[in-house]
Amino acid sequence: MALEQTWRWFGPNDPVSLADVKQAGATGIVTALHHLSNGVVWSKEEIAKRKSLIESTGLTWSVVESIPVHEGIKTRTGDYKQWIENYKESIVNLAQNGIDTVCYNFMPVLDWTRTDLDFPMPDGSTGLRFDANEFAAFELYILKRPGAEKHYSAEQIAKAKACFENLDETAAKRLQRNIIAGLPGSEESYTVEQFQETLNTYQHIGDKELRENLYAFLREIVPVAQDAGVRLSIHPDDPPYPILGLPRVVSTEADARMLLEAVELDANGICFCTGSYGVRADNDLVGMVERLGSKIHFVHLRSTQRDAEGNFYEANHLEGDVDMFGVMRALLNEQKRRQQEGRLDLRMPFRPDHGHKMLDDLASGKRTNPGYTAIGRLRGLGELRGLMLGLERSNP
Ligand code: DNO
Repeated sequence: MALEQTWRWFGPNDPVSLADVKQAGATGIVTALHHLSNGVVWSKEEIAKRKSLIESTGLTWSVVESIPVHEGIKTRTGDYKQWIENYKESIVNLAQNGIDTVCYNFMPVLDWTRTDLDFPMPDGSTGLRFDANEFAAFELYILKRPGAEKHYSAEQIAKAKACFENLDETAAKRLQRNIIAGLPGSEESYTVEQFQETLNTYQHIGDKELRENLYAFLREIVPVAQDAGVRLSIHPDDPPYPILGLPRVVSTEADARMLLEAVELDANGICFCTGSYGVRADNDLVGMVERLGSKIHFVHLRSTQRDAEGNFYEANHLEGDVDMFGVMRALLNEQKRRQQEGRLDLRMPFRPDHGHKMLDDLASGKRTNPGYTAIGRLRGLGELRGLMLGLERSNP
């Protein structure tokens, strides 16, 4: 049995239509009610409406990515109790509409972060990149975060300074926008002032406190999900190491394991994102699937190429640092194991995560979401599908 092929769709405003997704050969849709603001209840009616739109094209709503976790829940401040109640209600309403897989993340302030959204690849396509110097230049000289220098060596500071001095006004604005204006799927967007204010809310929250807040949240929502028959999957930190002096608690295998042990119910699972976990050389991706496989409820397949200085770019799906062959083989083994064990939640949906901007998507004036182009993802899905079917046929 192959893994379920899915595709992220940002709703009716996505320049990639449901009809396009069908042609790409995916059968499942990964989406969210992006028009609702963070924290509010997803009503049964709103869910049903979106579901029937998806089903009218012959596709299914496979995964919710994401029900965003309100910042108040992460910091356990303000109306967080209400936000948690709302979260539970959304889970139950999804279950009542037959939707059983929900992805979320617990990254403070920012969801995924990149510095360059149009990094030229040798083949003429462009991809997303995280440049450590540019990020430091933003933090030290644009945001001017108090105390930021403590997190950098003298050499890093000198490099960041040189980098900042090289940026003209347009480039500096672009860098700022890339980092804080919100990438697709991240529901938050900030001005520099709002951004610093939000960072300040974490002044007294270190890893220990954030972990406690996450587990406290899980102790509330996992039992509700379990009763409702919903599988929760937490997306790892992207990038998977501390930035901006913020705490980070879902970056490694040890983090994932601790989280799974915090609430030992089947509903408490992970989203295995090879692009995020794979940025760290100390994350053994194949081993993670072998060891944590039974708790993988959702999969993002993507590869990155890192260097010794903490920079990385998004490589083609079968290139870069990720051993995609090994990961796919391990995932298929897990899928087989589920069948043999007679598990009811057999489904292991994966989506080609991100893709390069290429061919017609490069045309000036064409609207594309960074990382979420049609053609680059189509290439990724095609390659991953071929790898999967080849592995299956040669190892029935
Ligand atoms: C980026 C995505 C993330 C992810 C969330 C999950 O491309 O993988 O935005 O959706 O972190 O909550």
